[in-house]
Amino acid sequence: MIGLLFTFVSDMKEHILVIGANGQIGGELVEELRKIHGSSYVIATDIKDAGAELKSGGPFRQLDVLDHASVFELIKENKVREVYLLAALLSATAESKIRSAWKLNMEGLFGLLEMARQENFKLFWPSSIAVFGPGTPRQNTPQHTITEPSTVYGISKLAGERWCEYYHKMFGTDVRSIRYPGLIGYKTEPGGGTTDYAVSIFHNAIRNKQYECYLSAGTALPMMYMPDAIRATLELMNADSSKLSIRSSYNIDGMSFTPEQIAGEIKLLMPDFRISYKPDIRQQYADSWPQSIDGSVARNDWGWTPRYDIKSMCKEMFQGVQQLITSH
Ligand code: AKB
Repeated sequence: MIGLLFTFVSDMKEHILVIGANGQIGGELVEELRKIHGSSYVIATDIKDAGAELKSGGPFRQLDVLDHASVFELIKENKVREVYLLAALLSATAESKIRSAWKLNMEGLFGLLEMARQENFKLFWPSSIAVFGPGTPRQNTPQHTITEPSTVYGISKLAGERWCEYYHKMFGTDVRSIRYPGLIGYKTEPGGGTTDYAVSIFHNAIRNKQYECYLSAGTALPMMYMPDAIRATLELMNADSSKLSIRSSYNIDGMSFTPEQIAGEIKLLMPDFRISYKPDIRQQYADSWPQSIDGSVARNDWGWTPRYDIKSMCKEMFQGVQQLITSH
């Protein structure tokens, strides 16, 4: 039935499926995958209806990841060979909806791992720096260290990592994962995360020349600009399977900064920008996470190297958000 929706693209070439395509990573990933593989071969899905751009750019299907039967039907009928499972509740939202966060983050992954085992497709699933906890060394946090998360989101990501490794070891499932740091981009808005301030700060600076930050001035967190995050994802998915020593989830290093430091960079671009601080509950989550990440295992296994630092990211973000706001 669902396959009928895609009959216009259902020739012999296999498809790529992105679940959670409306989200911060999903939007940019679909755009990039469509450039690489051709728009008709990348099927975007999300529980919510998509905007005009995503829908006109290629096949889109409104679909709940927890409806495993429909997802499986879509995968089989379209000869899907690669799935990016991005549907999840992030740290701040997960704390206010603990049961539904667990259900979505866990059952979504579990369903797709089972389907990957049966249909033999390659699966990408995002983990997070939230798998670390208050007992983890916070500077240059190693790949293998204490992982005792204190947030629901972190607990679900850690459990997910263990399941990914289990499916790979027991059934040979080709599942690959990255522990994303805070992600910064202007094309799609983030939602429900603790690190989202690093995106909101640009929108508020350009609209109002001021920003009230919900984290304290000196809260350092690992961060990454979206083009680096998308490139990391695709590089990992294209890496030679025999080179991958980690089947739970890879640490990757990007940049690390505090709200005070990013505000300083924005002030260089907008001298009358002002920041104030009013920490809320998200301060606790941030305080339990690393301040910087050691990505050396990813560097050795599949050649990971970040390209953006705080300066180059801020310059592009500022211009990107400015264009976005003036064009609306
Ligand atoms: C969040 O803040 O919840 C996410 C994350 C660190 O995974 N950006």
